[in-house]
Amino acid sequence: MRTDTGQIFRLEDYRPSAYLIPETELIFRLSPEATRVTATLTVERREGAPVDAPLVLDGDGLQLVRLEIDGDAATADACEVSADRLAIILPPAADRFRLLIETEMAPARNEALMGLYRSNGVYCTQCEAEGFRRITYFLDRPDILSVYTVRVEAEREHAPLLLSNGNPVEHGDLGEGRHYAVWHDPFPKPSYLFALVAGDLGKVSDRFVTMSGREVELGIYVEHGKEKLAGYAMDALKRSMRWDEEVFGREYDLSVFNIVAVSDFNMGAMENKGLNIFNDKYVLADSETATDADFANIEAIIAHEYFHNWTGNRITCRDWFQLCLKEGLTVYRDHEFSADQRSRAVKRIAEVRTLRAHQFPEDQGPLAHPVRPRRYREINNFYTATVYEKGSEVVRMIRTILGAEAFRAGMDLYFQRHDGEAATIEDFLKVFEDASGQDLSQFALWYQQAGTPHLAIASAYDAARQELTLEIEQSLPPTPSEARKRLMHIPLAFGLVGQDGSDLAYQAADGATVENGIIHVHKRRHTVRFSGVAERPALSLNRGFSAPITLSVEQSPQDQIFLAGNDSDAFSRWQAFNTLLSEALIAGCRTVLGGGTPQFAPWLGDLAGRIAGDETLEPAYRALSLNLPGEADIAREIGKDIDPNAIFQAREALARALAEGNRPAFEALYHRLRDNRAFSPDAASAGRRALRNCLLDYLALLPGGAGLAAEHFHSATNMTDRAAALAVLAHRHAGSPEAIEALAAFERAYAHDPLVMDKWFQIQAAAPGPQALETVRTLCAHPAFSMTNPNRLRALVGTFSAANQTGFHRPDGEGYRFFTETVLETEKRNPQMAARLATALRSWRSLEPTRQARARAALLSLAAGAQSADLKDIVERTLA
Ligand code: B3K
Ligand code: ZN
Repeated sequence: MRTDTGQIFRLEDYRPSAYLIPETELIFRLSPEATRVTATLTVERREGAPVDAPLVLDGDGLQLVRLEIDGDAATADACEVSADRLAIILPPAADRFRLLIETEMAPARNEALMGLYRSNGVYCTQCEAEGFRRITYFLDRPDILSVYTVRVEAEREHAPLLLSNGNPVEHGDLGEGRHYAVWHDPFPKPSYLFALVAGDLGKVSDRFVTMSGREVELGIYVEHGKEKLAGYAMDALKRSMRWDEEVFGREYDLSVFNIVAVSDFNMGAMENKGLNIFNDKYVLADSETATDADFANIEAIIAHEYFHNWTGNRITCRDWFQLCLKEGLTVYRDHEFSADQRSRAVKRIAEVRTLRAHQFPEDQGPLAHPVRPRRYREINNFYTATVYEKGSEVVRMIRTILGAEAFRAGMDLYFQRHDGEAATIEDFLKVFEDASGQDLSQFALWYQQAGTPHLAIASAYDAARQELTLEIEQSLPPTPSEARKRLMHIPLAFGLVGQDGSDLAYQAADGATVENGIIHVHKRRHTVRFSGVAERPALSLNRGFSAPITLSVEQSPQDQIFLAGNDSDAFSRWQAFNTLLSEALIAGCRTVLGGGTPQFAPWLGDLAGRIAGDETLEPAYRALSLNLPGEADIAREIGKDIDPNAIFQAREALARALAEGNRPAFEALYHRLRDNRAFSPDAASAGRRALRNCLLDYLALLPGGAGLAAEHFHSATNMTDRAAALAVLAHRHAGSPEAIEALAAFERAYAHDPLVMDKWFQIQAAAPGPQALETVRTLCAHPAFSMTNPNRLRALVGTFSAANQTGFHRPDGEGYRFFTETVLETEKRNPQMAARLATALRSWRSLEPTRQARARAALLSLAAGAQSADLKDIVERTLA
């Protein structure tokens, strides 16, 4: 574990380095316990840098074996060496020199999964953000772009496959059972994009002809025997490549593109140049083992990593503060890709749900930070929903403000102007200003200020004058270390919906702030006057979620109900119903806390029934609408004094009321949706399954529900239906013979498939109620569980702590105690994973006093036990 220096890095401290490394040659002599890495670096003094500037290279836990400067062994007075740093105190006077550095490491004992490690017998690397310094001493920062040539040597028997970035150059035999391969990547790249893979894997091959007619060999490498599970990923890759050509004019640039699936991986995947490395969860899929959500994730992540080739690799980040430059933009691109491949409306609703579930709590809690943070202690803790998801929303707003054409012109200019560079957010905004002539200086605050802006909107309609007035007030809640905020530019898409459901015509009196259906809010208070409005409209606001904000609108429930049934904007229509559900749940929760039984207005049930049966709406959309806000969503809306048990009870009561009120219609639709055709992962088929499984979730609450779910489970012909039924049984009918039997049957069938067993762990970890802790403790001892595998940990411990409100937040604090033990245990091997798990307590201050005190005690004991910069950083910020 790297020693925690407590050092804080600041955006304003950025300085270009005195030296550059235009060329990097690496030789890997692989062996599990003693791998030798010989790095030959061509070092150049930057123009204008002082001749006597020391060259300070980053390391992390390295063991130096040999050091030569221009062919001579380095003398002790010329350099200072430690595991974490190599300083050449007296560099040669020449402007250019060569440094040879030999290090030794044990990939088999690297459980942090950063740098070079072994996963299931396969050597692989993970270098972003600062893993390359665990391989060799280097200027390990993203603005040092180097051309890499890599030679990999290994035993042929264990590693017939030798891969690195770029194009293959040569390979051959070394005798004594060893062989080698050489790879050259002509595109200068930062060290975080370096990758190597060596092992014995099966291959799926294909080819792609680019828009200019160049042929690219595509390879996806997976465990032997799993080749047939990589077909969907390969198809998604080819669709991504074509889409980037068609929509952004971006062509692939090497003659090979390889993807390797590994089973131990800290995150989803990594965009290393020409050699993406993936968590196997996001590659392997067929109908028997993967759910529709898995297929959608695979498609999105394959696309995301591929799109990084231009947004991230060809144009990279000057420093890690600019992380959103590649991540926010690439998420925006993968969102657009999925919207084009699937249903745009459904995709948008899902994106907003994710943003609210993950980014809003971040913005509202102690870990809030701007899309472009200004300081960090451990950069790996900033791969957050704010940088990724809000970062994507900021790019989407640029497009909304500029329009499609100017946005594309700006993107073209970005690629043209900055190709081959390490750029900044300022560079990014400038291309859009130059392409459109618009001033984006106020808009730039979206990158600089943390927190979710709020708009409060009141309206008045004057029937005699046919005038509508909107009073808009902008406010920005304070966030840690940013007490005072500046006013933002918020693009608010809207519609004035008339009684027949169509949008009413209007003239906007204040033309400067209203254009093309968007109110541009720049000030604290805006009054917007519309004339020529023929009738009193229902207000459809923040259509398509045009800005990532919260909104309070003075609007009658009648208008909300009307919009939920009639808004022509699919997102806002979903939002209207979701708001009604959310309000009912919050009221229900208050009733529970007051000792009563929640009652719900019958019209809510009628509306749910109408949406379920509306054949003009896509099934996937209907499923999203009928999915009640989650317990965490309700907690977030309530904001303080949270009692997860009260929320759970209110939610159960509403689900039961909707099910009882619609029983015959839900049953009929449930049976009609049964699909006897062969499985297809396409969005329309997935949508029908989603609706049917959502109806099952309701019907399972009624008498006979366990039997229905068991029947659904046993007759399922794909994993989507099987896992959905298992969750219904384990959550709604925990302990019933049907649930026990189904869990056992699932375990028997999939005991040897770790990715499927993750679903089994996950479903049980999410089962509501205090007994979940006991279950999770027991499952920690299950033979299929492993503390060293991130997917297993996330499935069991991650799910329990981040997605089981009633189980984790037990009032006796036992959930937190288990959590503290597990996080500290994880930290010993994998600090990054531990820090990620620890974020589950970020909203502790919104809990009611008893739980809050226990959560604080847990955080304090984590703080006392933490050793790594990763975990200390999260815990200390959470407590601050
Ligand atoms: N760039 C990687 C994430 C690296 C995380 C390092 N802690 C995957 C991605 O966003 O595409
Ligand atoms: Zn990314």
